[in-house]
Amino acid sequence: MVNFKTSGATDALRRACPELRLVTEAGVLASHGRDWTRFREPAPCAVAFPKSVQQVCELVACASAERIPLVPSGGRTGLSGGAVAAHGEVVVSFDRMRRVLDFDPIDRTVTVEAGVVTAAVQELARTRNLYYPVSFASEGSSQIGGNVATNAGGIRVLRYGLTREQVAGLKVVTGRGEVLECNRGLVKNASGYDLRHLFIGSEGTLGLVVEATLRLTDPPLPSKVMLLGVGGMDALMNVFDTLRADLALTAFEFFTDRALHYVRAGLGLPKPLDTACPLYVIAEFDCPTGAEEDRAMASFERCVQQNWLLDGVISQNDRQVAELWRYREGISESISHFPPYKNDLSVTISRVPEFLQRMDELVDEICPDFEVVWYGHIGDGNLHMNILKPGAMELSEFESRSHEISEKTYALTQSIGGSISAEHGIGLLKRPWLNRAHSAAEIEMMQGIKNVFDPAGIFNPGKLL
Ligand code: 2HG
Ligand code: ZN
Repeated sequence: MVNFKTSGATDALRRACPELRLVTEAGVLASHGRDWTRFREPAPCAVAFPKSVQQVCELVACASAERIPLVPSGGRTGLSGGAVAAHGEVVVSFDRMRRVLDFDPIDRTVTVEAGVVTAAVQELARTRNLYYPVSFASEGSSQIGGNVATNAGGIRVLRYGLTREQVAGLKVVTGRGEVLECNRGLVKNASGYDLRHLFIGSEGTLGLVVEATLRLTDPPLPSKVMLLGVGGMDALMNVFDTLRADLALTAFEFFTDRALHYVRAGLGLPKPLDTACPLYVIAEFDCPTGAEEDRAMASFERCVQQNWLLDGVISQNDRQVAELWRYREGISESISHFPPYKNDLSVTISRVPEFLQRMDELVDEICPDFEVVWYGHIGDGNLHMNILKPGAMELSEFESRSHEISEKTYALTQSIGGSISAEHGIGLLKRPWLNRAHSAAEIEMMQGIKNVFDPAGIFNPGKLL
């Protein structure tokens, strides 16, 4: 950070942007200088709260000229340290940019400022008898700008895709002070490079997303959820294959018995099934009539006869749908106090069983003393591996042990063509291993792209690249 201006940054910004709200109060620095990760202490020098695109432009112009590092910040629910400011940076919060700017029923799009909360977009869609399908546990506080910056995924990617699939347009302030209006809500636009897609998943390293135009879709059909008990990974993949062929799945998630133990303890939930099983599945599917339910039951029976399924329950009403989802959606929160060291891995769906088996062998070999909790979006190949910190171990020792595990985990992931981050991003915490996700040539090109959009290197330095 030697080339960056951190001392005097606040004065420079106050002079250049007198209207900008700039806060240096300790509590705000602590709350806005971090995300949900707990491996770095927050230490920003100030938090800026712009309230318009114009103010963002002024802020960026000053930061570029003065080389002030900026950390874009949304709902701060990230899990890779992408929004952590630990080196005297200025955090740019979008908390005051929460306006809904436009809704178009013909285009079926909504245009919002970056600070609008994900759940607010879902609710807006619902009131218009439409649907915003990106959904995950932190949707009540995560913001659209952050969703775009990380290409947020969640539980219904299987049916609807990631945030990328929903973005019809983006307004972005680049490090050169330009305001780009990418794609402008168009469905078809074959006019060369689609810069919108560079910003999606760029983790705040190329520019500041200030507005997004999002596609809305038909409201979902009534659905039901099955919670299923499975004997092993091969059986689980057979169940997936069977249910996918027989039903219109909207989600197919898994968790282990250890994950169940923690979510039950954390949320005070009863045993979901009579039979104790090593693996559990949450399968959600369209179920508008009794015919789909009959098909689900027949499918379930066939899986039981094949010994792929050991037990299961099916929801009978919307309250039970929500109750069953808690077994999956509550896991992350129920282990957060350890804290866990998170790995967010993906492989092609067909290689999930092989990957998990090799990972089990690796864990037995390199960290038999750690508890590892697995869960995730198995229907799209995304597995969350959470290593729990033993109570007596210092955080720093735990982190360095976890790094050794990461080395080997990522080598294995790379060897079978997977990714070291499926949906949480590289951020600060996974940056040392970017070369396990991309070749040297790719990283060089990514750096070149960064230099074009952010020549002064002020956006989220030390993250991703
Ligand atoms: C989830 O799928 C979230 O629940 C969090 O992506 C994953 O806690 C995690 O590792
Ligand atoms: Zn996830």
